[in-house]
Amino acid sequence: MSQQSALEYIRHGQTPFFRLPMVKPGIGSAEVYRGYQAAILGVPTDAGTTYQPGARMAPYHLRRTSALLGPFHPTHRVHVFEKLRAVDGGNVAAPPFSLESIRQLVQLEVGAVVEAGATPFLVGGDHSISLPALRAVAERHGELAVVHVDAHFDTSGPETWGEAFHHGTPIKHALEEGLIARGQLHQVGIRVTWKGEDEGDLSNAYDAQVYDMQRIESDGIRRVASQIREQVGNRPTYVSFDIDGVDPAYAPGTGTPVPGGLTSREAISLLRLLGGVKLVGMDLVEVAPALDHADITCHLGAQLLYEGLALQALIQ
Ligand SMILES: [Mn+2]
Repeated sequence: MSQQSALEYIRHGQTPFFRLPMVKPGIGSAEVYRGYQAAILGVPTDAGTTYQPGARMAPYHLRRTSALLGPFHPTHRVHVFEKLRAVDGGNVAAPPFSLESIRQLVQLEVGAVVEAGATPFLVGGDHSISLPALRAVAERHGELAVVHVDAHFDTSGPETWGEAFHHGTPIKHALEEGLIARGQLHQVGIRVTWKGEDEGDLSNAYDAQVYDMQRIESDGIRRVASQIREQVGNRPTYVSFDIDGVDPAYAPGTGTPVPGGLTSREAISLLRLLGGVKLVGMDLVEVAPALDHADITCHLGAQLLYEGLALQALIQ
């Protein structure tokens, strides 16, 4: 039994992600992850946010809400935490206002996880943390397929803020650094209003598949998910899940909400329908607990992370 019982965690009052064991902190050390197949890392920062901050608190709140999830996935019929030896890797500790330190330390720690042969699952934090994670994962696995759920393209450059790195830029860097295989960026839930006619140009230049909300409305999430599943094939796949891809009615606790997004049901279905995919990493970003109501967003975030862990359990 790899999860603690509810009584155990209530007794000691500490709630690691999904009541899992915790590693002993060892910064950048692969040794602490040896023998595990998945490690969940918190990255408590929101230095890369451009509107309302608050995502830095998500790892703490997702640890708390994730304690409610049990080991058996009823749709996949898999004992997630028996099939998958998973561990809470603690938080990547950096000055929360220093994007550069955070990038370095995230890449170092994710590098340690992949070196140990485990799959990293990151809990942001704002979306800027995905770039160093993708760098570390691509260094190990080569060019990736990326399923990117978001209201925004996240392909901005320094034009607005004069900064090359923030939560609106990770996909631009990942494409330009060759971390994503051509035609293997799958952007789901896009619906932001554009700054100009060229907003989607970078995605198009790399032959990205853009499943914007209009397309999801006409095709349905099942068809979209099966198209992605087919296109990804056996390629190493990273899921970058920005909670603002989900409609603010279902995920109010986020800093840059855009109306008209995925329902929580569609978001869960999307991940479930990717069963069998060769998942090599996942992040869940932009949950801002102080903006949440009744933990709606935190519970959804924990569920989405669990869906990713279940995908990982399926391929063990
Ligand atoms: Mn984003």
